[in-house]
Amino acid sequence: MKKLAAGNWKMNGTAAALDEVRALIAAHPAPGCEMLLCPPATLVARMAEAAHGSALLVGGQDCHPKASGAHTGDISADMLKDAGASHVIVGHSERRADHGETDALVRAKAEAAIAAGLVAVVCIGETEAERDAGQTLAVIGGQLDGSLPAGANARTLVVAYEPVWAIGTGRTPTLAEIAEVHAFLRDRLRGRIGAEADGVRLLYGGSVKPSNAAEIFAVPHVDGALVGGASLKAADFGAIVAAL
Ligand code: G2H
Repeated sequence: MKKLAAGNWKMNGTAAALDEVRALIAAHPAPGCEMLLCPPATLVARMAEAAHGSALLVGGQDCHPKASGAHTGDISADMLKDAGASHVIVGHSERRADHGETDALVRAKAEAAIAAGLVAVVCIGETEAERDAGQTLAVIGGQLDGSLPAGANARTLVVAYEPVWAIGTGRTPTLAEIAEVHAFLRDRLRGRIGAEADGVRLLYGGSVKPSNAAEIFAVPHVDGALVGGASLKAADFGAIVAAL
């Protein structure tokens, strides 16, 4: 399976930031992994235009579970697809926290994404209190079960494990902790979708940067990364792409 370096720009970037995208594309014309950037919705179409004909894939950061209708301010998976996206992140912990998104809603969004022909990047992860209480595997197992879309297979689903306490903090779990969670997730997925689970990319996310990427990517069942802050600059994200 090809590994995946996915960047999540979160609420960052205006048209000027497309210079970073052009620099990334120029520096990595044929990366050894899949390379994906998920900018704010306002930039998806322009980034897709800038990426046209290159190895860079473009994705959204969220979508509505319905295809269209009276939902002011929301964006459907079909609209992202129409704008040139191939992927969409759903259930990021910031959306779960800021917008009260539940596993059931995340699952509905992932199913809408797959129905629109997008790859759903489903995010799960425990809080620091849950880890301290020894509940990590129970929490992420429950999130995976509750958020797993019908129709999930190796071509439609990516799962990103992002411990909430590691996001934007500079802190990361130990390599042994990442290994434990990723092996658990692979096993849990096998229980749900059988051998197809072996082709589903399991990303690690949370304070991935050029200096720790290589050691994290060497952990068994880590098939790439979901990168926030370090995806904003072509040099940093390019170094992570090169480490895969
Ligand atoms: C986790 C990650 C990207 P960062 O949210 O999804 O962000 O790399 O800044 O911790």
